[in-house]
Amino acid sequence: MFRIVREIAPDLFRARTHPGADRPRIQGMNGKPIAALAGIACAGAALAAAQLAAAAVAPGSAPVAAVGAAVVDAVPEPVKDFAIRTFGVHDKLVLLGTIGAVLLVAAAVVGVLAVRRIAIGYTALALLGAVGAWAALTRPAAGATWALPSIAGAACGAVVLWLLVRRPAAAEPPVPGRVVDRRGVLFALTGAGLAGAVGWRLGGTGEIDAAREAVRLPEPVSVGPAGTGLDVEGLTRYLTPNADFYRVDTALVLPRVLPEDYVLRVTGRVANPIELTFADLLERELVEREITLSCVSNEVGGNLAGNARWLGAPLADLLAEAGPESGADQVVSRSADGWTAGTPTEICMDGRDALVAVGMNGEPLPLEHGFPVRMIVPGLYGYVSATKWLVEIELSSFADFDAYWVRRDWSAEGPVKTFSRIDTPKPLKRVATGPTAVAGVAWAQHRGIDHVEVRVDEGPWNEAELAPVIGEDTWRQWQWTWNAEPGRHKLEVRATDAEGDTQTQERTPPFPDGATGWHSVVVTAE
Ligand SMILES: Nc1nc2c(c(=O)[nH]1)N[C@H]1C(S)=C(S)[C@@H](COP(=O)(O)O)O[C@H]1N2
Ligand SMILES: [Mo]
Repeated sequence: MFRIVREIAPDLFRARTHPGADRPRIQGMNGKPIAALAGIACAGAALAAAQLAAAAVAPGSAPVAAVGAAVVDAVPEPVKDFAIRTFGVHDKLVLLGTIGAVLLVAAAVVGVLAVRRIAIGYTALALLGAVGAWAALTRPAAGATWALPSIAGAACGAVVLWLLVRRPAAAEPPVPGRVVDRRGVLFALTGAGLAGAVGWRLGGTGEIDAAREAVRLPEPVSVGPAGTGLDVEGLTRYLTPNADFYRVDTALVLPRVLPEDYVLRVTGRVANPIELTFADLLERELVEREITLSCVSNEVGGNLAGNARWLGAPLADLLAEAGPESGADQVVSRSADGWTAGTPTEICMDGRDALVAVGMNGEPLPLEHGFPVRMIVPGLYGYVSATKWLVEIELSSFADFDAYWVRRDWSAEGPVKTFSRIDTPKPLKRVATGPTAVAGVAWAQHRGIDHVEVRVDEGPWNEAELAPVIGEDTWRQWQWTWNAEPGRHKLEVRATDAEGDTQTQERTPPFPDGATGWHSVVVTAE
């Protein structure tokens, strides 16, 4: 860093104080930092120009976003698993950060090489453009224009390279290679930063946020019962506020689907294909239901689950109108960015509250939870049912089509497994001796929770008190008062669903159809 500052500083502060000071320096060992910076400036200009172009084309067409999305789709299961386990909900940030760091280092190296052989610089930019364009074009939602941001970016980077790294003038001492225009590098870096910021802002969520604000949801024709919760400190709330609702998806850039452009197509093996606009959807008879959604990737003790009031059109009615052909046993739901889930047709139509949802806890769906339309099917993990940014429902068969995660070897069927979790006390916490609240949540959507038991130090099981039940599709809070004695103790929980099946103790990881095992915490009472 200091070397870089020292390299640039003379031009900045002393450029005009002595004759010849504004003549670019000859490249040598000393010139590497500035050459590296020139490389970074070219890459920066390329990415900034691409970002600007992507604001006009589609945010997902920007090269970094497209390459990132291609990486997300391509990473093998164990790597993805590791990333989620290690970085959790920050996995996307880590991926973008890694791509940024790789680009930064590569740009610096190319900068140094390009000063010796300019062709290396142009080649690297062409490569950047080609890889970006290829990644963008192969996105499921891409159109032909998606290549433009990468191409425009590479072209802009090439112009900046041509301006910054030039042949020495005749008056200058002959050197091998080229000289770098130092002040130009600073200008280019600043310009790229500004242009990138503008592109980022233009391609941001402003327009879609405003469109969401403008949506007025109609009153439901039928409102399901409202659950109440237990009030225990440290216990998960019965209803999860939208801002706290877990988020899991493959989208590096959130799909932006404007309600005015929205069309839902019911296609495939149906007698009557259907097309609905967002307004059509709101005119249908909407119902509101409390349903708990959970993720197959949730580990024992994990919190990839939430409970919300969903407003939506019954999916079964829509399917009945379309008329599935016999043998069309899979409902493939597709998002605006090409992600797919496959749900058994029978489950969608068996009378449960499968919804084409437009509202979440009294608001239009938040952008990250699928605005303007998503699917919710009680009893199934999200990856086989809860398609966000839903644009198509295609009747197919399990024999004919594998959805996104099924192609990556997750189970084609994803009924939720019974799950229970201790929310309080927290692991390794010190608690006072005497009566202590042990509490948490348990879920077995669409079967319902029948009872929850807690035990201490592998002693006898104790029956926990359950929050009042409103139906089988939501989680249930539970609590048990423990008379804590001094020392270190292990608390364990297990739930039994309404079909009488108790959670198995056997610990299995989430892959391929959901984790099993009892959650336990170790605490010290004193
Ligand atoms: N379009 C799209 N929808 C998706 C996904 C996705 O990657 N893309 N992930 C699914 C998974 S795995 C889960 S668990 C739920 C999570 O929904 P949430 O983010 O609203 O909690 O969304 C589902 N819907
Ligand atoms: Mo999930």
